[in-house]
Amino acid sequence: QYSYGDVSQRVFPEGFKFGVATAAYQIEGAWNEDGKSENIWDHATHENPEWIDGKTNADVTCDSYHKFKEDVKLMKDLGVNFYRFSISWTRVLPDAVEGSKLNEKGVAYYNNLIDELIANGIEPYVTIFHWDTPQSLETHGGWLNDTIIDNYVYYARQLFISYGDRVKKWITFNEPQQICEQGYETAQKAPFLKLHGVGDYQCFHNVVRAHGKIYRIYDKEFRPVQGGEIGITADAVYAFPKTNSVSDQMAAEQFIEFYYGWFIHPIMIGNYPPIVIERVDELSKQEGRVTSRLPKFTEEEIDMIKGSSDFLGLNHYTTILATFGDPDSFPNPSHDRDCGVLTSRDPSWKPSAAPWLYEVPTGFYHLLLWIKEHYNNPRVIITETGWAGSGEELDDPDRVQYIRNYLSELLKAIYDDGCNVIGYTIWSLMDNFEWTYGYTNKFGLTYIDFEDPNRTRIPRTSYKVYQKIISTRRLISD
Ligand code: GBH
Repeated sequence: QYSYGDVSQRVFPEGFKFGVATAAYQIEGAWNEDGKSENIWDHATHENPEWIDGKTNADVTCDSYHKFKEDVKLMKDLGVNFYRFSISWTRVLPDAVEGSKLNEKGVAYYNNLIDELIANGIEPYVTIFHWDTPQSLETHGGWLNDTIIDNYVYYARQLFISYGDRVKKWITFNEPQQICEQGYETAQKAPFLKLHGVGDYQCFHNVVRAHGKIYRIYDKEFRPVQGGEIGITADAVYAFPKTNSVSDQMAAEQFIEFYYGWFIHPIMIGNYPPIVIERVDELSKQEGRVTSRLPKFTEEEIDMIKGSSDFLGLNHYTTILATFGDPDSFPNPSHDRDCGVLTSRDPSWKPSAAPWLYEVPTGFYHLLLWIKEHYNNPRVIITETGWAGSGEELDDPDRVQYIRNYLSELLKAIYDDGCNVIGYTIWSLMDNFEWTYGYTNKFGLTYIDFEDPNRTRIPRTSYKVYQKIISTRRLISD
């Protein structure tokens, strides 16, 4: 058994960077200020407040639209090398569509934020899309309609033009898995649709093609002048086999391929994973369909998408146990049935306040090995990881332990196995609006009382511990 103590003397490699992350809808507030139009989260939380814990929304949330200088100050004191934030599409392009006009005030907000970061020695890492689809595009099918590809490409291009002189790290999409499965299959996220095993696949297909298309544009038109990098971020849950049986080992592998192999494979290797193509085509046939529910890429698209990421972003929080389930236990058709895997948790794993999040540090290590082996040791940035509490506590030993244990495993993967991980990001700088969980799940290194009109940011113990890890570049204990 590996002991965490062993790594206390290991130093994070030179050039390894530390950051914190947020996303526009979760922190900005100012939902209709200065010309911003409605996105799918504004729409859903206003039309159906009962879908959100406590019927809350992010109309104000952390009020970072007005308080970004405080946020930057917090990060400066924390000592992070970079800040990963997202841009709100409807703030910069209220009409959203290709050819529409930039909203000057919206553009200025991010200019000011970026300038403030750089003045304080913090690199901006920009997520172009973190789930806040313009409502005006959702009305026309959102990610189900392939016209969204050119609208997205136009939007992203405006960002390169406006900010690319200073932004050198771009992330095209945060977690395609969540956009498509939770948005269009399980109805756990906006636009809250249940288009089991059909709509989710159309969504994926459009997201991956939009990613490839904008990568090629950046590579050809912007990189030569701006010299930055562009990649994508996966929601990388790891899967252990439930038992040592061969069948459970296959289930774990299949879970990963259906969860994020799904879109990493087209980008790193080319086309959807063979197991995904095989199973969805076969099940579609059994359902009596002439055409597979899985859309097909053209040869040109396969080439365009292959190799379209300068780094691989991984959001990694947790691990599940995998075993095959009875096909009849899943909705038919559905992505879950196509995947065929039942998930569970080991009773020994420590639960957090979020029902899906358990502490499994070794899962992180095995994920990094899996990525190295399957995709030829790509450059990886951990673009999110973090722990959910539920209360107002400023002392947060569980979060501290989670961070230390996961970082131990990260050092092990780097030093013992040569995994090419170049950065690490904690979700989140501060408590914020946690989607359908509202304000009940708190991920912040910094506490915010959402009843306090000033939204005062108060650092927790974990903030101080992370500060020390960054300044010493080691996991020394206090
Ligand atoms: C990240 O996703 C998001 O990028 C970020 O916006 C978010 O705030 C952060 O996590 C913390 O949640 O509803 O029980 O079915 C992480 C992966 C996958 C975590 C979907 C929540 C929903 C589980 N997410 N999961 S459940």
